[in-house]
Amino acid sequence: MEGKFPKDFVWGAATAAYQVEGAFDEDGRGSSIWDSFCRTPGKVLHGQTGDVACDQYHRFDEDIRLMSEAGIGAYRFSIAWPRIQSDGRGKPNQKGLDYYRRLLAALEKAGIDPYVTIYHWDLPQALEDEGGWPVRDTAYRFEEFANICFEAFGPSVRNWTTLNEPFCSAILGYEIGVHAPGRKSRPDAYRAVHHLLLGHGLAVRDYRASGAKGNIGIVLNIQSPRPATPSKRDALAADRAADRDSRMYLGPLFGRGYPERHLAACPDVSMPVEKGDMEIIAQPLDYVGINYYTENAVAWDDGAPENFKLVPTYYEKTDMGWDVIPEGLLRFLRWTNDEYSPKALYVTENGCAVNDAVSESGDRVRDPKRIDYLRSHLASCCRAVEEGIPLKGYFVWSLLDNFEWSFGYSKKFGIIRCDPETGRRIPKDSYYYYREAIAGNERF
Ligand code: GCO
Repeated sequence: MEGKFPKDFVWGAATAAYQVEGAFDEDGRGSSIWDSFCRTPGKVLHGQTGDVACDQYHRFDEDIRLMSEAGIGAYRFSIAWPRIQSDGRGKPNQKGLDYYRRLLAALEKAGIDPYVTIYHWDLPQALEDEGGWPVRDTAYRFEEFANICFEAFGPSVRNWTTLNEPFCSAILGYEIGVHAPGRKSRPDAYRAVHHLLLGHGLAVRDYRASGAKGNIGIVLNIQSPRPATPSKRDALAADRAADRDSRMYLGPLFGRGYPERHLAACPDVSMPVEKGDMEIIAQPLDYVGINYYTENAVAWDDGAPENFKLVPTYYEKTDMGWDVIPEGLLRFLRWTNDEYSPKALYVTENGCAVNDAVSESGDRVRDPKRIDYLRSHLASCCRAVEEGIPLKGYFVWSLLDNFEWSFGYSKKFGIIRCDPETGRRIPKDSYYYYREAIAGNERF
């Protein structure tokens, strides 16, 4: 079987609600922090929003047909919290539930397995107005929302993800401020980390207690940065960076607590841990999902509080300015497996932004760079499987070009083009390439 994936390997495609759904004011959907952030001048390129996005809310039949025709067996999407609870608490909105029931029924009919993310960054604005993730009550609100999802969609969903990338929600949203809600306070950001993880733990605990039989896990965009040189000092620097970017999340999730070395370097921060929290957070997980796009190179820096800095490299870059490093994905899967031995791993996102052009005939999009990117990263996944790492599946990011957060529609990650004006879908060459890979016509 060398160079081939096992028969039961999961081949998927991923999206997130705010990035693709549109229909921002339909059927009782409330407002989220992303609706507000997009309307704040200067936050999102050209003032763009997810108001319409790919209009998947009305066009999911077409997207499901396209997935089906490519042999894609799993669709990873997220549930928009403000569609289910317009102000983040209380009784669910029937029309919101109906939408996801329709989507799930259509997926089932097509034989596509749903991988459902409960939270992909769209906190109801009403909860942000009460303090957002830095406030403990938000963890309980998330627990309530997760339980509504389990109950309403449980019969059709075998694979759940509590949170997508708590690092981004907390650090990009509350410390750096480049994501919603755009606040800039490190102490708040670290409180947010804890409450996100607490919300996750509460949801997993409830899911188990309900006796449900599915799998539940979390998706992280963690990093084990590469030392810039073979020197011992750079190796130590990279390990310090892994404290901040990875062990802050994997540590508590696997019952080892927050990395003290990192917290000691942040004297302004204190984790709002209450009695019993760390046990709640460390619920056994069925899998860890990894979103991998690039790998940073890290060097020792005497002047930095944690003695590391990111350094530029010679690697080819994508339109995001991110290095293309397929080996990094393999290194990272190994690192996670060696350090934590998760039951199972998925690559829940992988892909690249390329500014693809449509052919003159208007029906073809050539994206050879994306094909190269996918091929080389799939090869890393194949190596991982051959090495015995429990990698169970791969989800390309993304099914279609969509709203790329603060970059608006300027960064195109799709294997299907989605015209931002008309919503017209055109499968790109990479879509056909992915179809071949899924069919087993490639050796890696
Ligand atoms: C992510 C997000 C996606 C992004 C993608 C490309 O998990 O970071 O899930 O929403 O669009 O990563 O930046």
